[in-house]
Amino acid sequence: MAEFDFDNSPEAGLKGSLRKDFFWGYATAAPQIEGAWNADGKGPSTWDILAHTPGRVIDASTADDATRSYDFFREDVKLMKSYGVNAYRFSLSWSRIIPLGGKDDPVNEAGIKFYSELIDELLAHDITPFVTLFHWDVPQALEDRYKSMLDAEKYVPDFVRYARVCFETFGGKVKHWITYNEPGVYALAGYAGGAHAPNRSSDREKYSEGDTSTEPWIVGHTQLLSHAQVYRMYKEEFAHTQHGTIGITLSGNWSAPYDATSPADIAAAQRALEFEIAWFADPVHGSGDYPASMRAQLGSRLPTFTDAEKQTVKGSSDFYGMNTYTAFFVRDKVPPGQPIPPEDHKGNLAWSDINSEGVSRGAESDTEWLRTSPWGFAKLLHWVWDRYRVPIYITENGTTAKGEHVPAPPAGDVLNDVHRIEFYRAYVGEVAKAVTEGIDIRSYFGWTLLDNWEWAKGYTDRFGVTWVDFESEEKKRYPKRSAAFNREFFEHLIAR
Ligand code: GBH
Repeated sequence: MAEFDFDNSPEAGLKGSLRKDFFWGYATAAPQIEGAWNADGKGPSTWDILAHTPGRVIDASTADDATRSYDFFREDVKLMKSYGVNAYRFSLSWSRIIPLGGKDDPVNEAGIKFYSELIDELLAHDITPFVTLFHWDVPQALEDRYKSMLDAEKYVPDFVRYARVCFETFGGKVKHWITYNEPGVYALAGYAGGAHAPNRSSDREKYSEGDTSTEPWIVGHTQLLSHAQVYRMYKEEFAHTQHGTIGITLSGNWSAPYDATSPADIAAAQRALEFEIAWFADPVHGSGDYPASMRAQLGSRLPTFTDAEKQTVKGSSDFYGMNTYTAFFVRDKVPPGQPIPPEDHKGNLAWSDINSEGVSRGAESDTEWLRTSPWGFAKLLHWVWDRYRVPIYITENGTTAKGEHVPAPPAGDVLNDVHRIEFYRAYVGEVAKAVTEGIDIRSYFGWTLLDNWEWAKGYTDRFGVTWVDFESEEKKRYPKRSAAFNREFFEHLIAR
C-alpha cells in the first residue's frame, strides 16, 4: 500500500507535524463542475451568459455540462473518500438558490435540495464541508437590474439576504463558511482585464463597456462591505447556535525583487504584495484600511471607508483564507517620476520569469502564469503570518501539467502525473515546515478534485487530480497518481 514510503524520504522528519484536526481535501467551484446550468429552476449567472457569448471562451466551450457534478455528486463523494480526504471545499451557485438573486426574489427549493443532499452525503462519509458563498457567479438578473457590485447600495442587501438563506438552511450542518473567493481576482479579471464575467474593461477593442481606472476598486470595495456585513450577521444571529467559523479567501502569489540588491526592486516586490494581497487583507486582518502604496498610486479612484465601515470590516474574518499558486520576479514598469497610467491596476510592475542572476521562478506547468515555486510559497506564509497573525486556512493550491490533453481513455504515462506530484510534494512539504516554524496552519485544499471548466480558458487547463473525459456522456473520471500521492503524504504528515 505504501507506494511512496515517506518514512524513508526527505520528508521523513515531518511525520506528524500537522495538527490532529488538520483539514485536507480538494476545492472546487460550482460553475466549474456542476453543469445543469438551467436545470430545476436555476437562473442564469453572469458566467452562463459569458459562455454563451461567441468569442469569450478560448475553446468556444460552455459550462452547460462541465463535469456534471450536479448529477454525479454521489460518485464524486465516493471518489474523494477513496482519496482519503477529510474535508471538501465547494461553492454554492447563488442563482441556483435564488434564481433572480435579489432580496425579495423567491428561493428555489430544488437548489436547496441539491446542496442539502450533497452536504448530507459528505457528512455520511465523514467529510467536512467548507462552503464558499460566492465563487464569481453573480445572478445575471442583478447585473441587468443595477450592474451588481457597481451599485453597493443595492447589491449589499441582496448578498446579505442570500447569505442569510444559506445560514438558515445549511448552517445546522455546515460549520466552515467562506464569503468570497478571491475578491481581487474577481474585480481585476472582470472589470480591468475584462476576460472574466461580466466582461468590463476600458479596452474598447474587446469590450463595449467598463472603466479599468475606477471599476475594479469600486467592485473590491463592495465585496469588502458586503463580506463584513455577512460576517457580522453570522456572529450576531447564527454563531451562538451554529458554532461555525466564517472568513474570506484571498488570492495571493509571492512577488520577489528582480534584483535582490536593488532598493527599487525590493520596493516593487513589496508593492506587488500590497496591491494583490493587502488590498483586502489590510482592511480585514490589519489596519482596517487600504495600504498606503495603493492610496499613493490610485488617489481618490480608490474608495474610502467611513469610520463605522472600518470598524465593521476590521477583524471580519476568523482566519486567513489563502489561495496561492506561484511566484513572480518584479520591478518597476514606469520609471520613477513619470506618470503611471490610470489603467494600471497591479502597482506599476514589470514581470519576469528569471531574476537578475538568471534563476528561474520554477518549472513550467501547462499554464503560462503558473510555475512550481515552493520557495515563494514558504516566504508568502511567513509574510502573511508576520503581518496579520491569524490562523491560516489554505483553501486552494495546485497546478496543471503538460501532456494531459490526450484522447480517452488516457493511456501510458498520462495518469502518472509526475509534474503535479512534484508540485504537491514541494508545496505541502512547505506547509509542514512552516508549521514546525510556528505558523498556525489549519487546512490545505488542493486545486482541484476534477479536471474542470477553467473559466475563460474552457477545458484547456487540466488542474485535477482526476482526469476527466469531457467527450463522454458521463464525463468519466480517471484518478491520476497525484491523488494517491497526496493521500499517503497527508497520512504521513497529520498527527494521530
Ligand atoms: C483560482 O484563481 C480560482 O479560484 C479557481 O477558480 C481557478 O480555477 C484556479 O485558480 C486556477 O486558475 O493570465 O497572467 O493575467 C487563481 C488566480 C488569477 C490565476 C488570474 C490566473 C491570470 C494571470 N488567478 N490569473 S494572467
